[in-house]
Amino acid sequence: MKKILPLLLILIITGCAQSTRYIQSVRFPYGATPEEKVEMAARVVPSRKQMQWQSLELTAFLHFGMNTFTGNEWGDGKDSPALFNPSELDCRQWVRTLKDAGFKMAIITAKHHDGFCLWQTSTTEYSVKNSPWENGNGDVLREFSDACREYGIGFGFYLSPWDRNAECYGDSPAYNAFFIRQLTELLTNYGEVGEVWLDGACGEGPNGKKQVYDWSAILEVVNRLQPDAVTAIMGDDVRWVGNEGGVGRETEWSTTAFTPLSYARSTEQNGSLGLVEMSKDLGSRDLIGKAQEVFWYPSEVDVSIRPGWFYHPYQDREVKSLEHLVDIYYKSVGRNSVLLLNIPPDTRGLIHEIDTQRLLELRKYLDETFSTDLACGTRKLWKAAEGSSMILDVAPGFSVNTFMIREDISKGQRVEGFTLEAWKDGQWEKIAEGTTVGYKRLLRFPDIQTSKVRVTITASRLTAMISQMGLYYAPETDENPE
Ligand code: FUL
Repeated sequence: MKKILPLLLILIITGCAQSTRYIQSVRFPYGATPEEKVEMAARVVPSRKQMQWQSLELTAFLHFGMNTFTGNEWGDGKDSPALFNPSELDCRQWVRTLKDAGFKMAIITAKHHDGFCLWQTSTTEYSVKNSPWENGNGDVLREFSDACREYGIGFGFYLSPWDRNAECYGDSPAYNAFFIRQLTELLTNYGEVGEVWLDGACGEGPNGKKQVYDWSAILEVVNRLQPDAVTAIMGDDVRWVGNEGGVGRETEWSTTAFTPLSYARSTEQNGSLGLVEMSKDLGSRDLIGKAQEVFWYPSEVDVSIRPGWFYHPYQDREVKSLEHLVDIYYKSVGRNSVLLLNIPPDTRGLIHEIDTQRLLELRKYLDETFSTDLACGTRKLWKAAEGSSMILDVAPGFSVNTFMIREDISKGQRVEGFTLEAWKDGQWEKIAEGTTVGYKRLLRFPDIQTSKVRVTITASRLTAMISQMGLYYAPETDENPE
């Protein structure tokens, strides 16, 4: 027994060390070496709500408001509420369309930079209450949140911190209190909220009003009133990918050295690493070695189906083609990100027929591609040490051109490199390679007929936990219809 006891203790201690997890962030101890930091970063895991959010994959964005009726992208807060008058507003039509297209959540612009509020608010007169729509009794947030619940998809809202109508904007304490009152109304009167989008844009010029936001008070309100809602962009659960073109990074780390901008220490920490939201590298070994802290801060790719965020009739012919949307899907969901695709309702208050058609084409295309996994027997968790390989048998007689690989992110993000080889003329031939994996990585390669494919994890932080792999055949997309 005397001999067994120390052995048991060692086993328990090493077992614990192996299963150590840091939920959402870890601050490195003073004097930690770069190697120790990387190892700790490989144990940072998403919070429960971040995990749930990531699995949505597809979220819809709905830019709708005063700009829909003025033709602007950014209003100045001076347009009359009398202009807001959708003739056939039907939020059920929006949500039905989105549901059919496979979206799992939808986020509406409750207030854009012009300050016009789409709900019955006690905070300002600049709202639907003073519009002719439904004689001033309408509430878009009510209709929209009810429709989301009816069709079983998540409900979220965008509330622009920049407000060009509010008189108190720039009087920092007063506006912070005003903003928190608006948030409180939205977080308490419309049922469960899945995502709160706090935009970072502020176009005030050098002589404009300078608002200092109290982010910690703002985020505290969201976390207290809707503990399951993620906060995005100026929030600390979801990171802006850094562009509005629909493109995630080829190397997209959810474990990042980028400090959320809502934290007071972000200026110093991001400054010392030279990081901005658009930086190419947010999570390499080199960067982590220099960082004081890392975060689980996954990327969300926001892009519009049209050139503008708001509906403009002259853009009816500029709805993105199926080919373009498919490409965006591969470069967002297929690059460890959630795709937030904007579909702006028109002046009738409906999702336009052309947009609806394109969304359904996208759904059909994705179903056709991903409903049949042509790799046989790959369901088990693969604990892959660096350098290890796994062979996937391909269903006989089929061509493949798409590879899907996923990590069990509840254990952290670990893969840094992998290759894909096909068995051809008695030897292995490389057909594709990638760097990060994360929640999901998709790789496209030219059509190939082969009996087997070999996946090798060429670089990883600790043991990679591969939860799923698949091979598919993606059909060609038709040329742009128009
Ligand atoms: C930006 C805004 O300025 C745009 O108008 C749009 O709302 C986009 C999603 O975020 O920061």
